[in-house]
Amino acid sequence: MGRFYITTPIYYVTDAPHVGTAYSTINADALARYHRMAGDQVLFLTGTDEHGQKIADTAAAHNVTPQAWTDETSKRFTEAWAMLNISNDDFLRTTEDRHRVAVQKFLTTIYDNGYIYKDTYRGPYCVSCEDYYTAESLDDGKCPIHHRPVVEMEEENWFFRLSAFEDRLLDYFEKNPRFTTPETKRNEALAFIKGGLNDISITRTSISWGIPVPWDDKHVFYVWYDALINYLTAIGYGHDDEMVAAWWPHVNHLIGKEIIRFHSVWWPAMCMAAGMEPPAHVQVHGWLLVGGQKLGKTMGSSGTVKLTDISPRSLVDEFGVDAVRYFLLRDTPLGTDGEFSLEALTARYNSDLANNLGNLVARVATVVGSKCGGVGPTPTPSSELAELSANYVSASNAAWENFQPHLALENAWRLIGAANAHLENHAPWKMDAGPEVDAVMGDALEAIRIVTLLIAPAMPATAGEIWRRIGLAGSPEDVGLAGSTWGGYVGGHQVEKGEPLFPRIKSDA
Ligand code: ME8
Repeated sequence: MGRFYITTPIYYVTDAPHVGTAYSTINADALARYHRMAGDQVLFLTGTDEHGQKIADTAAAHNVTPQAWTDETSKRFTEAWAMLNISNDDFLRTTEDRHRVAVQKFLTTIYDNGYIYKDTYRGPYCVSCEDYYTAESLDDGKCPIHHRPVVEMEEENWFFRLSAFEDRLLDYFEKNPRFTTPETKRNEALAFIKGGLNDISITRTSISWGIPVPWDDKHVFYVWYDALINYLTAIGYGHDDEMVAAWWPHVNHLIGKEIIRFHSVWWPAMCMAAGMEPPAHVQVHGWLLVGGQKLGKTMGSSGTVKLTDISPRSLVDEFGVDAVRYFLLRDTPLGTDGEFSLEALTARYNSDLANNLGNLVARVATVVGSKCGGVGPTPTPSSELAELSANYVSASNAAWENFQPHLALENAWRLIGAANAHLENHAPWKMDAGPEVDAVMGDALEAIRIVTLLIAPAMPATAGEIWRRIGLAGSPEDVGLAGSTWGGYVGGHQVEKGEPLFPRIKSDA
């Protein structure tokens, strides 16, 4: 039995959960569910990133403490993920005490190892932004956001010696070709390193809403520096060495493409500086776009589509949880950008879910009702369908192992297509009741049973419901993927017709 540790980015609480953050979280969830069904021990972590000046200001504007404010806003994430049937094992908030302890310990180790030093930071500073700019990023010498004059500021900061890690990082990339996937994103990270690394300022004195620097109490850590360490906090860094040793070698960071530099350059260097192995794997995904624009905080109200118009809740209300999960997993492969539209969601819902999957289940139950007395017959030991099933099962498993949920589902749908073709070819509804019809329907039921195992990571509720309708006890998760070899459906179960699983939606919906 292997181990599989999967993480999502920890999301800023300044935004409500939206389809983009749901995309990351649902992909991580499906991967976690697949690995549990494959018999691995799984740890699935998500959470919220709660420090920084913006939070402190927003809280002050609402007359509450930053802690009270983040208590409220982080709840939006736990609620959204519960609604989307996310099976995370842990939810980490960076304001928790366990995180402060781990961050201070980790960074003190780097400091003791000689990779953190004090220097003066000098540069154009916008007081309204509370942030430095580079000379090039100024707009005619003024702040590009506030269009006000900047001041030349000088601040003593603590710096991380990132420049010392260029060769070691290149070496790590070389020896671990799958450290960052897909290949295009790995090349991006490599190009960044080869372009030369500067040391980075990792503390702030202008901010107080952050984790205090243990050796200099006038400073707090810069928010990215505290955030990355969450992946170690959750496995007991600093107090449970056994847990760290058990899980850290198996970590997979699922992240969006805009934060590659942090995860594939800074983070492995920080780990090296702290005497740890770098993370084993960073899986990068692209962005969901609406009309070609990133769906996220930067669009704000100036974008053509308001995020609130496509909140996970509004989609779930209209299409159901599993249809939303299915669409996000199936339509945009991990690593490429995808266009999000209600038209595409509706089209996939109608073709893949209502027509292919929904019809298969309904039609099998109908024929079993009319020709087999409502009781599912036993499948035949070998048939063309059995052979196809074995192929699609192994292709689906391989795709999950390769972080390709879209391809895993494509293979599940190939099996659904083959089962529908099997019915078309034999036309059991035209046959008289008897052994011939029993053989056709036993095979169809067995294909459905295997389909439910293949779709369970993506659509757990639907898989459970189909499982129940074909008369099986327990759940697909109980059986796991070990049960996906042909012949597991022992006949004699009552098969229930039930309501349509996915009633067709009019395409102008
Ligand atoms: O960056 N399409 O948090 P964040 C796909 N706190 N994914 C999207 C997306 C879109 N349009 N918009 C957001 C942060 N995401 C930091 C992370 S980790 C130590 C700290 C997803 O709230 C995607 O996974 O801005 C992206 O990387 C993440 O949300 C950023 O979330």
